Amino acid sequence: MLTLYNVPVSIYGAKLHVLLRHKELAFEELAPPGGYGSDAYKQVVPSGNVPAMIDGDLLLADSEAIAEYLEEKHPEPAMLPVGLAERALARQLSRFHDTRLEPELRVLFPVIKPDKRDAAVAAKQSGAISARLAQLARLVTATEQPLSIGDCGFPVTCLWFDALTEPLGLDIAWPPEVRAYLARLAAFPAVAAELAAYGPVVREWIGG
Ligand SMILES: N[C@@H](CCC(=O)N[C@@H](CS)C(=O)NCC(=O)O)C(=O)O
Repeated sequence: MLTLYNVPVSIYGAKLHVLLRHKELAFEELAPPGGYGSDAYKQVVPSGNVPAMIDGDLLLADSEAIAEYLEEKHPEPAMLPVGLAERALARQLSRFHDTRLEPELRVLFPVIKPDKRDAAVAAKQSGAISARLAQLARLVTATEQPLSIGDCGFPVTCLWFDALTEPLGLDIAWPPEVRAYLARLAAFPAVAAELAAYGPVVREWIGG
């Protein structure tokens, strides 16, 4: 069975769960010893980040590297398209999530706790997130197609945006194309199940 190092609130852990659920791969989860980023955990996973995966003798960190490994090891159901260009576009979408959209969410983490809220940061990030979502609207489609590796991060990060909107007073411009894309993804049982499990964890973390 696969083993993951993860923490329940991890965005990239939830992103990986979507793939694991869609491929119906069994896994167990361990908390990183000492917490992620700790010296104790870095003795195991040099980069100190979660999620990381153990599969037999293989230890692998980074959700994208893990996703591509699992796609190659367990090719059914396929989560990369067949065509060369289409596969490259799915990878482009993944990278857009990891390097463009999610980092704009991360900027908000220091101002989530009630005593740290900052209207100026919320206003600036509302603009930055809206700009990224406008870019995303040009990359995605609501047309029915299989769930791909490139899709897995967006339902998770957008759940955070929705959960933070009221408490932080965010003013995000949601392109209808992105809402339609997210609705298409939410119809996949793997996405629906992960959002149902992860949403309460996120809301409790924000509230707490
Ligand atoms: N690109 C990495 C990002 C993972 C990441 O940033 N994880 C966070 C928790 S959500 C983490 O481990 N932060 C601690 C650190 O990087 O030291 C991935 O896709 O797995």
